Amino acid sequence: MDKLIITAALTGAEVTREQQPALPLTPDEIARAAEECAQAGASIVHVHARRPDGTPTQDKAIYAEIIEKIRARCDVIVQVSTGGAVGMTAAERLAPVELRPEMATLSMGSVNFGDDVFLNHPADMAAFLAAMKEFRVRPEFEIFDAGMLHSLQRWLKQGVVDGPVHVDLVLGVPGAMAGTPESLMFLRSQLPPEATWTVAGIGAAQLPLAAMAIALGGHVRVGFEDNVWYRKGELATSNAQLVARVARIAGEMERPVATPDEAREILGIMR
Ligand code: KMH
Ligand code: ZN
Repeated sequence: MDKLIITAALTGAEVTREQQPALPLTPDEIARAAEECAQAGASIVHVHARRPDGTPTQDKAIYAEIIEKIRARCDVIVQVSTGGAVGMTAAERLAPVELRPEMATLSMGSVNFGDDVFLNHPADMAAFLAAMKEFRVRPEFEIFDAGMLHSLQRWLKQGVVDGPVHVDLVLGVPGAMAGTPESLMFLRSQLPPEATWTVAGIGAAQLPLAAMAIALGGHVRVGFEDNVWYRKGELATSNAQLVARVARIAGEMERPVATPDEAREILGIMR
């Protein structure tokens, strides 16, 4: 089994300071959170940018500042979001890819997202993939529903994408696949050959799905984007607190945590 890659999804586009007082919003806060998470065992940070007023943005300059500040503090793989926030245009969402980060997300289809719709037109998905090829950015394919995994299988069959792919199984978004062990086992059974996978459980699903992924040879994403709680009724104090718990569980389960360089090797990322 490969060493465990922990991704810290630090900020997201939807969570507010009212919901999570320790949410990192500014480039300095995001960089500090990234460093704390790297020290706690994360080898990837999934990054969303916010404007000074806290609203989500895909502004390239803000992403550039975040990446620069993270790099000044620690070695960790920076994965920018191309999901952005519901309602953004595809061009807007794609902007941070031009900064040539090591990784970026690529959502494999459209899905209801709470009271909204997260739209991913096939033509936009193809444009995102082309840009990631052009700027040599390793995609993490975001899978919210079973059909999205089948779309990825089609891309592989058509030769649009070369394997092995890396996927993130996002489970528990209201409107998408439930955050249950059964969902995870089903999606895992549908993975393309040699795919690496991580699981992002939303809310209360974060911890049990993380434990399952550790046991099954997958990887784990935690952080405020997906879950603001440490346990029922108790908010987490930082993203790093959530990372540290996963690292501790993995240690007890004899699954060592990957360094950023080991994660690059597992994911086939060339520096
Ligand atoms: N904010 C969601 C609508 C991603 O980062 O790639 C989409 C999202 C996915 O967060
Ligand atoms: Zn995201």
